[in-house]
Amino acid sequence: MKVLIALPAYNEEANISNVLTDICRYRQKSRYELELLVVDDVSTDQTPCIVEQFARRHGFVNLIRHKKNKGLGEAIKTIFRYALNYLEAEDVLVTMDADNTHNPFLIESMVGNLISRNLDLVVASRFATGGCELGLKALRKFYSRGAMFFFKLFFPIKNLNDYSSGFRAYRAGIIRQALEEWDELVTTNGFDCMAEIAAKLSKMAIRAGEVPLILRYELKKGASKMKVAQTVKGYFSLLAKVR
Ligand SMILES: Nc1nc2c(ncn2[C@@H]2O[C@H](COP(=O)(O)OP(=O)(O)OP(=O)(O)O)[C@@H](O)[C@H]2O)c(=O)[nH]1
Ligand SMILES: [Mg+2]
Repeated sequence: MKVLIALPAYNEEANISNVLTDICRYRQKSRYELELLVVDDVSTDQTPCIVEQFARRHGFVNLIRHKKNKGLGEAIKTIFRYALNYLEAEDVLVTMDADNTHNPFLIESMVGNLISRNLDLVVASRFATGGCELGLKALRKFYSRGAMFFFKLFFPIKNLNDYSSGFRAYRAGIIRQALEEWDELVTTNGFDCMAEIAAKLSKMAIRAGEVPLILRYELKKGASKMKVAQTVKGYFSLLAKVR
């Protein structure tokens, strides 16, 4: 069984070295066969050079560079396409942020849960018991909680609370199944793409679970790229898009 860890990355030169170093450390400890993919979206900083340096030293590191900046949603599509080419149905795709807010050592229990409990999706969740957000502004916390109630109401998935977390483990087979059902899992290029995927999966009777995520926002260097108003608008548009 293979585990593909995939990171969308845009202008993360201040964070990506730490993230890749932590993933290398984690890989030495993990019982799984790990591969890594970074999808760079025409960063204007050193991000792709840093990833290339890692790729030269570590055979398990792969880099795809988009030719034009197409936004987070397109990066996730590239990741799904790559995963479907590279993984068998029982293999696992893990997505995580490249901004050093997600601890790769958590992947072990995410994948462990996915397999032992025979789940299709495991989300590293700020809202599971033991999870929290460190260093995040009160307003952002308020938004993410609002999103939780919205999605639990309109797109319920049993055992899922954190719909916008980008730190997730999917069984590769469920992505193929979802693509057969929906043609496109991602129709936005913005930050609402994570929730769109979850909303679509909510219509498919998937088996989901969560592990607690301690979001290490204080470790992140640089400003947030998330556009709040556009993301919220995207959430509401899902009511019409996903039925
Ligand atoms: N490929 C690609 N990745 C992006 C783009 N915009 C952001 N990302 C990456 O997507 C991930 C999520 O972006 P973040 O800025 O961390 O957004 P967030 O986690 O929703 O919110 P904050 O952490 O508060 O900024 C990070 O790894 C970013 O580098 C983009 O246009 N293309
Ligand atoms: Mg982030």
